[in-house]
Amino acid sequence: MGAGQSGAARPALGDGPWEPIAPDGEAFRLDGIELYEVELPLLEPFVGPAMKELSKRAILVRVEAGTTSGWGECPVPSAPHYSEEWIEGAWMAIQDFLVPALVPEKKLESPGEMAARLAVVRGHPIAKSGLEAAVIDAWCKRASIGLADWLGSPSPSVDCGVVLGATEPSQALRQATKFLGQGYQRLKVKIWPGSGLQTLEAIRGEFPDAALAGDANGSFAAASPQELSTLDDMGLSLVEQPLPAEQWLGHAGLARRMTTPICLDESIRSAFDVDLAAHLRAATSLNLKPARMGGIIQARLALDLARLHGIDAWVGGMIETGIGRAVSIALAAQEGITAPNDISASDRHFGLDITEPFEVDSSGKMALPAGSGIGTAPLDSILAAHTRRHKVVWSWV
Ligand code: OSB
Ligand code: MG
Repeated sequence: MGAGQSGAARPALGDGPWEPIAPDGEAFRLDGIELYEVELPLLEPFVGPAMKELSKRAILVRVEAGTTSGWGECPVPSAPHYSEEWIEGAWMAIQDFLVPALVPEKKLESPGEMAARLAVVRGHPIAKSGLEAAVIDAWCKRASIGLADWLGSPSPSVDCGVVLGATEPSQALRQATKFLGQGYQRLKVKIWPGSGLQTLEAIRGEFPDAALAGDANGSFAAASPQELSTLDDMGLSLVEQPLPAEQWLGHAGLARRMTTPICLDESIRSAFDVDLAAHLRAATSLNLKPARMGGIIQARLALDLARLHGIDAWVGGMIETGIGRAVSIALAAQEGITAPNDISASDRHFGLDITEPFEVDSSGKMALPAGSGIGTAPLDSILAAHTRRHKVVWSWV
């Protein structure tokens, strides 16, 4: 029996609770779209097999719509090492193609219509996600509803895990001790052939009961059978994206051979890939990131499909500022999330976040922000101090 043929009602785009909530019966007018490239210092460098971020650069999108405005973040890495996208390319994709695709006419009947307009541009999901988030933030604000409520029936807080930025064992152990003391419910370590296994062993030795995960960002294609079996013997909660994104059959093979749950990150580019993962039995856990899937609506559909297929799902991170983090939290609060998320407090990465800081309590939970839309916005003084470039890319008047 193929995926999705189980007889249960199959969710689809547009089935969401979002469509009936028209703000006031009038179509939504977009009056202006602005981009800000921000750069925030990171407290510590973030190093993985596919990345080395010394500071956090991101594109923030601001839309104006009548008397409301909205914010979204493209948490796009500085180099195309995670996926094809990088900051300069994302800026150009938004300015030259996505904004013109979104605003040929002024009216938008619903946020769901936006994805259809943006689909004329192939790919560029991280660029699309920030634009979509800004429009949805404004849309929800006009309807005076919080994003998490607009998406469904959220729980009031989300379970938080954290990704270590260090792979050198003693440094990673220091970070692990600190984060577990702060209440984080799961630790994730970046691994690649020849790196990270000793770190995992050191943390496992010190914290035998901690939930621990390894994220290979596709680098384990070259791993030896010995490394794979060592990895499989460490009682990990999951091993994330061992092979490159397109190696579906390879992941299905690993899932058969290994006892550790295989989780997919880079492979899941849209909700259709959730069906594929289920059909091929290539994963039993999914890292869902709104940015990687082109936005929160696609990510919400992916979550519904994961639930339909009985696959674990949780929300991953892209070192978001508070703007992107607010979107991740709204998704992580939905039904179907079955494991701790890579959603850490603002002070995990930043001395000063762009928004009011998000905090994690001593049991590793983060409360949903109150208020309508994403529930937060950039603080003017911090935005001004950390903006590298600003451009009004479209204005109706
Ligand atoms: O693979 O999960 C990943 C950051 C950028 C790109 C890919 C990944 C990550 C992280 C960051 O692991 C986790 C965080 O936001 O703290
Ligand atoms: Mg990952």
